[in-house]
Amino acid sequence: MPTAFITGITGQDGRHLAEFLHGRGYRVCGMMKGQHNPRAEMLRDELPFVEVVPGDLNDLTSLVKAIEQVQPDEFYNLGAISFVAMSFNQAELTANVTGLGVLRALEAVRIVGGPQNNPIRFYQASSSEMFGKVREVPQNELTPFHPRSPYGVAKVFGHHITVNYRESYGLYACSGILFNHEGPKRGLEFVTRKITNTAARIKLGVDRELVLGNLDAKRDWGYAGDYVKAMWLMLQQDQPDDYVIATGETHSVEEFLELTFEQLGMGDWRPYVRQDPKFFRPAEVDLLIGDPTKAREQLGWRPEVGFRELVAMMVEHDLAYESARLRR
Ligand code: F7E
Repeated sequence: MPTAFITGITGQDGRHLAEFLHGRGYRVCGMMKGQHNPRAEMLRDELPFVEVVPGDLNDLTSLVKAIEQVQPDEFYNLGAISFVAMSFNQAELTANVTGLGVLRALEAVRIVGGPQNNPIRFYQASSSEMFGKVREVPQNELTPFHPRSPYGVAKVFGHHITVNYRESYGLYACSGILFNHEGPKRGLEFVTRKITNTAARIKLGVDRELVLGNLDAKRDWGYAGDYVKAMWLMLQQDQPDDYVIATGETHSVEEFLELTFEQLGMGDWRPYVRQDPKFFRPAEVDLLIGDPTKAREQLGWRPEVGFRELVAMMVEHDLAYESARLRR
């Protein structure tokens, strides 16, 4: 039975990946920090098979101990301060966890190593935010980076240090440059889930308005459940490499809004939405659209859930979720 070790186990991607790997017969270990992590109970309820291992991306010794204990075949580094807006206020923390955390994880993998004939394979969760103020459209593995937030800058470091450890020490280390990926497990602070959840609450009479920032930003939104499969595929190849994972389609925040209100049968979204400068960012990423050709050709990966289906899945989930909360 192969063993996977996942940082960021309580996040959207960690939970999807744990489910996916469990389904493929893996023993799944997830790293969690702090002795009273408020998300521990949620994880136990949702994914009881996950073995929780203490550790912190800010603490190299804890990472070494965790890997020594788990002896993983595959290490998925999904842990990060992942909310771009927050990274402007907590830039140093973001640099430490999202950037230097990758170095610590790689160093721990290098130190512990794994058996000669089966060295630990490493996956780094890189991000389309590295492209930022885009230099070309669409973006592929060779597009230069121009990050627009402390989060994006930290991810650029994480990407380059992963490539560097591969080239310097021969580690099997891959960087997956994932474009935005969403779904019902997405945190409520991200724009897609904020829209579907608040719109569902308005429909049910719980909330009155939806307050947003920039509606013009365009993103390449896919389904998180599809994207974790790409992570796994990257670690099953003969050679480690870097891949863009995206749908190849882009849509604005406004289009996401429109479709959400349409699917809820609420008509025009405008009467319900107010814009507030506090949700605008000091520097914005205006347009992202990825070119997943390499992943399609080399990994045989392609997204299965389209934009309309994704919105419908999230709307349906949030309507049921908020209705159940009302009944409680
Ligand atoms: O913002 C605009 C906002 O926070 C999307 C993370 O997973 O994907 C994610 O980063 C867009 C931005 O995601 C609101 O200005 C408008 O242009 O959902 P988001 P993100 O920043 O694209 C990448 C790939 C990652 O790696 C990140 O970890 O929506 N927007 N109004 C808003 N955004 C938020 N959050 N809230 C608003 O009210």
